[in-house]
Amino acid sequence: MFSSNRIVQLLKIKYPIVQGAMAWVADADLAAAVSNGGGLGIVAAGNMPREMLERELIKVRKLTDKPFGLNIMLLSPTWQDAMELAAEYSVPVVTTGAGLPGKVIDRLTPLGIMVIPVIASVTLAERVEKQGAKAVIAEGYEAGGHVGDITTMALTAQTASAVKIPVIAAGGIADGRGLLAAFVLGAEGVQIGTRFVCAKECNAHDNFKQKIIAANDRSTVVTGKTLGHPVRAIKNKFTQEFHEMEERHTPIEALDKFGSGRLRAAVVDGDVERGSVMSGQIAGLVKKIQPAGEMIEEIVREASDLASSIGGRFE
Ligand code: TUI
Repeated sequence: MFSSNRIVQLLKIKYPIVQGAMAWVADADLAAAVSNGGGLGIVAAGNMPREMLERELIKVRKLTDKPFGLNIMLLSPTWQDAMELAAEYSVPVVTTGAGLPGKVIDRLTPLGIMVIPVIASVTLAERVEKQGAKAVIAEGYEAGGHVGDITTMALTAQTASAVKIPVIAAGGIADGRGLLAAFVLGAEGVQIGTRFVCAKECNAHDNFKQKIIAANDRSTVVTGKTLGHPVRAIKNKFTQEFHEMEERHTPIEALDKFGSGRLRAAVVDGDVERGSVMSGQIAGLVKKIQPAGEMIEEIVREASDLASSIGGRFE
């Protein structure tokens, strides 16, 4: 299975499933569980101080002998520390998000580290391909957290037509139907975030997991459009107040201050009313907590069964 798939070959993994890099959620325990399950686990550097990230990198190597990745969030003031740690620890794969990854590609590619940027537009995909990216993650508007404005369906197909490097689709994918759909659009891999929050091995607060399990298709909203940093999260007291402040044209600095520390509050402290419960639109499909490896096997089996039966629907 997947023997001719370029993502599986490039990343040296069993299944073309990459775990989303969710700040405060994607630690060594979750990344190792996904990598041990045959996907690519990712440790999210987020805003972590250098020492904390270093501990996670040491830990993930203890928990798995499989390839894993490190995500560098380019809006973070600590992104350069994360890049230097990736170099120091020879992390096999680095993904980037929320910005232009030219400097990361230039620094890490000569060291043999594969850089795979998240892109939210075809223009950026073309640019990073020229700069030396080994693949791209085309992340659509359905995704959780910081989002672009093009849907996964439109972005995946257009990106796959525009670049030669393999495309990993992200945003709105949580089961075998999503995996197969992404492949039909030209992707050779998928990135899954929201479902992995509900992995047994994920250390996010149980209140956060239960919010996702209780969510439906209309539970998320995008705030922060006026800030230029749109973020998708489950509707709650925090998103409501944030919207009201945006409607009152609250200055950007005050909005930034109001939003700061909210993701940590939800993920670590379990404050799911005043914290930011970042989640994708696909949360309504996530119904239970189960081991990450079981999720991966289930998703692949669903896609494979569906691939064999789908021809019948056109008869
Ligand atoms: O980065 C993400 N998702 C995130 S980061 C994050 S942490 C955070 N915490 C509080 C407030 C804000 C963020 C939560 N979720 N996804 C990857 C992603 N990258 N989505 C979109 C992009 C992106 C957008 C524009 C990448 C490059 C880019 O380039 C600029 C341009 O103009 O094309």
